[in-house]
Amino acid sequence: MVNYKVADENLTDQGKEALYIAESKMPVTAKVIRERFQKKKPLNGIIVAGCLHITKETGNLARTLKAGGAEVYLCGSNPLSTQDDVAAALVQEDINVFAWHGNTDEEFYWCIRQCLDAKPNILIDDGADMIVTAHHEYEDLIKSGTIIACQEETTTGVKRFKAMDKQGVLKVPLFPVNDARCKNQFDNELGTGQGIVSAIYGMHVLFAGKNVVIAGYGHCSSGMALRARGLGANVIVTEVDPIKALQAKFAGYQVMPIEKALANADIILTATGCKHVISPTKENFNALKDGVILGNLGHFDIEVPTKEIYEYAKEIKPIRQNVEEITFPDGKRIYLLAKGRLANLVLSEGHPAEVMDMSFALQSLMSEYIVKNKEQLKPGMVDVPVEIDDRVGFLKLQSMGVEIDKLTKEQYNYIHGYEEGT
Ligand code: RBV
Repeated sequence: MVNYKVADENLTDQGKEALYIAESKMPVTAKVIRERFQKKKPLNGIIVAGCLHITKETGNLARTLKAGGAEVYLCGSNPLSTQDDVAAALVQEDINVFAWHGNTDEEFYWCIRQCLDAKPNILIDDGADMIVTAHHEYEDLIKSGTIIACQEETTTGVKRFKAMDKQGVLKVPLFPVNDARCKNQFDNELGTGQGIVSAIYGMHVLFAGKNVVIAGYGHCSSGMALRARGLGANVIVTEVDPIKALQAKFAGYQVMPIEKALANADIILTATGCKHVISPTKENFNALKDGVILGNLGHFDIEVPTKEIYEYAKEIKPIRQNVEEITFPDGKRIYLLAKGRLANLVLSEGHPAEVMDMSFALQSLMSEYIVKNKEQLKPGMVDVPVEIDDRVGFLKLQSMGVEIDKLTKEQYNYIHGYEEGT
């Protein structure tokens, strides 16, 4: 029997169409791996719980895990990113889904608990909320070894687990899938980079000629800076890391402290993983230009000081779905995208299926790896094995019909040796 709570079961047909479109763009996850999983059933008897954005791409990951024999439970990793049609369609395929667009904080955690109540063996998280909840409220699942291991999809989640590991409170083997090359060099750079489109989609603005401030120059934000420049914007990067700041400078961007950049900014987009990138002071709010667009593409809604902006506002007027015109006491208007939550997920439908194909291929292969190696796994952070990362890269190239060279034995020995010199 399938367990679920979704917004509207009548949206199934629409959800099926969305899943179908994504499937054709995910040849590694939804074809190569799924077909092998279907035959070999490497996840037989395993319950997988995913706290992920409920999108057509995640739906295809769930289908692949199910094809491998797993029973799959899903809840959303962000209250505004759930695609209700996809959620409804997945229920029809016997995937247990607890997610609906716009759930409250209380409902959000209720959904997580529904998944944990199923006593899952593998947790796939996006932002760490489910695994942290398991540590706080479901100790039994950890102590009894019911949870074999966990996988984390995003930078913010990995950061939280690193902090737990450092303090010695991480009690499960944790694979930071985000840090695999096939994930962060593609999903983060290209997916978040293309997320610039969500700012356009939200406000119908022309980037050309605008001063666009990009906060951060990590994998996500450097992708955004590149796309904004490609659209003709004058891009200003803000950073706290000297090396990343240098990279931005040498890539040809202006680099300056955010407080200096605010007054001339037409669009400000954040993806730093930190909080209060614009610190919530009256001076900073007053410095903003009339009409400025504020958007965040990082995991949590505190990069842009959303709560404080709402408190400071004289008027908050929704002008389209998930875009608000906020009038400050001095009469100035600013435009806040997606209530400060991941605009790349909320305003468009998340990162494109073609790039999620690699991230979710890694998640699928890692679930298989965990089952195969369960006797050897120990609590703490463990890198995704290089062979799995390479395998996904190879399969993706193959799916695109791209061939590459192979090292000869002589070349292999040369680059792994030190004898041969001048
Ligand atoms: N992300 N998922 C999607 N289409 O399902 N789009 C983006 C999707 C993930 C991405 O991997 C990123 O690390 C995370 O969302 C941020 O929460």
